[in-house]
Amino acid sequence: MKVLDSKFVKDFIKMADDGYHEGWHERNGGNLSYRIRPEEVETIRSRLSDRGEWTPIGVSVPDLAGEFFLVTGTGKYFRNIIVDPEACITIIEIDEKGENYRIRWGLVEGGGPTSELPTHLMNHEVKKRVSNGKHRVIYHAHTTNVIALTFVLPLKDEIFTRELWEMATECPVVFPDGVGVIGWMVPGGRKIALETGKLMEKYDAVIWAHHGMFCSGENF
Ligand code: 2HA
Ligand code: ZN
Repeated sequence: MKVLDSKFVKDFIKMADDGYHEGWHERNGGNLSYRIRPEEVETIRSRLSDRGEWTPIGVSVPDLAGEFFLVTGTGKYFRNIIVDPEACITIIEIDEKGENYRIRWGLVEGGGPTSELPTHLMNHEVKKRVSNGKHRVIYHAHTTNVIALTFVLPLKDEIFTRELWEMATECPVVFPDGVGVIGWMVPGGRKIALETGKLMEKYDAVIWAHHGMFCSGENF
């Protein structure tokens, strides 16, 4: 099957475009990843290249060894994903130790996976374990109103959880475990990946103060 004809790829593109239309993806802001099911990999295997070089992830994710992910590319704009998906998104494979990745499809104009790959993969590893394999989607967006709140409220899990729960009746239903909050840190690396991963043990949504949010779920 053509990669772009797969349902999981179409759903990925739709969600990225929905996020863009929410106003959460200025320029190259935000990133999205999906842990591909083994049977989905088989339907597109003949379309995958094995010429990509193994590259260090920057964190160790042994419980994701051998898994395939569909992820957004670094420096690519969410605005352009629906227009030219093969240039903006990529399928990567994790090696048998969980320390390196290689590109198997996409990014036809060059580039690499999202700068937040360490956080995405740490979150996937935690969520795969605590959800018994059910969670497959990790999404990072620059959620404008929540970012504004991080300039106003004390940066504490229980304060943000209560404030958001009080704002809309759906909130306690959608995230009954609450939200985690981490103070400002340099994005794009190992340290923020480890901090976010710790909070993902407990929550499905984590706020990065003055930056955005990471969310985890079973599907798009
Ligand atoms: O530019 O959102 O956190 C992508 C990002 C980095
Ligand atoms: Zn960001």
